[in-house]
Amino acid sequence: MHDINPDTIYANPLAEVSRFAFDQRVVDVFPDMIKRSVPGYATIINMIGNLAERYVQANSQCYDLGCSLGAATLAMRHRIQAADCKIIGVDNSAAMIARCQQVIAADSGEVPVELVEAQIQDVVLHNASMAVLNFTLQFIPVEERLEMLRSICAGLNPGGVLIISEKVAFDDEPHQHLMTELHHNFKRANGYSDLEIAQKRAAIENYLIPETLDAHRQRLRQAGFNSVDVWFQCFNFASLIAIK
Ligand code: GEK
Repeated sequence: MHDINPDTIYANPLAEVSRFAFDQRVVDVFPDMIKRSVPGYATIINMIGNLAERYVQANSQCYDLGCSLGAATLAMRHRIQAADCKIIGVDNSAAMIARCQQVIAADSGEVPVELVEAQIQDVVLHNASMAVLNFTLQFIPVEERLEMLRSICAGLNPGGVLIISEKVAFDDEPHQHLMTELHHNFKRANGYSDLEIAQKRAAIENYLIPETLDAHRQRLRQAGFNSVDVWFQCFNFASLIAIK
């Protein structure tokens, strides 16, 4: 329905780079931006569908928290095998939710989808068998992350799963440097200039806060999950599975 518009938001020098916001301008280029910026994004989306097939229970709900344009929602919608399920997509960007409504309406999947414009921190999960935080926790203030994960865990049924994908950091300084460089090479290979890379980096500084994989593992256990570990990683981008 919509063409894929190229992301040129940081292509020209800006006098001042303001904090990144998920506004209409970002919505218009989002599919191109995320594909060219996040190594493994397409694989992760595809595997969310794979995991939905395995974990989603009959008569239960699935939550896509920070759904943007609904890529993970659609991956679940097309692969859920269990009967009488519902998917709830949540995002606090009005522009994202509005475009996502159009994307869902144009999709032929049969599982009902409800989209909610809200802060993830305020959402209470009910009767959930699968929840997805696909590159969203990184935007939640660090001090709010544990309570939010506790609440997500409390809303999951036994055996339910949380998929959490994040940009991650490393304690080892040379390794951190190497992963950052390899990621920037990935972006360069996808057509971003050094100026675009530098300005985007300034825009997300102090907004996208990455943590180490150990910090994620420990906090997920503290939040009540039983089985926690990484299932995908490419450079400083990783995805974890946490099972209740
Ligand atoms: C995908 N999951 O394509 N409450 C609700 N939404 C939020 C909040 C919050 N507190 N903070 C940020 N967001 C998607 C990609 S993008 C990742 C997720 C990225 C929303 C924000 O509006 C945006 O849509 C999304 O989280 C993050 O699989 O752009 O790096």
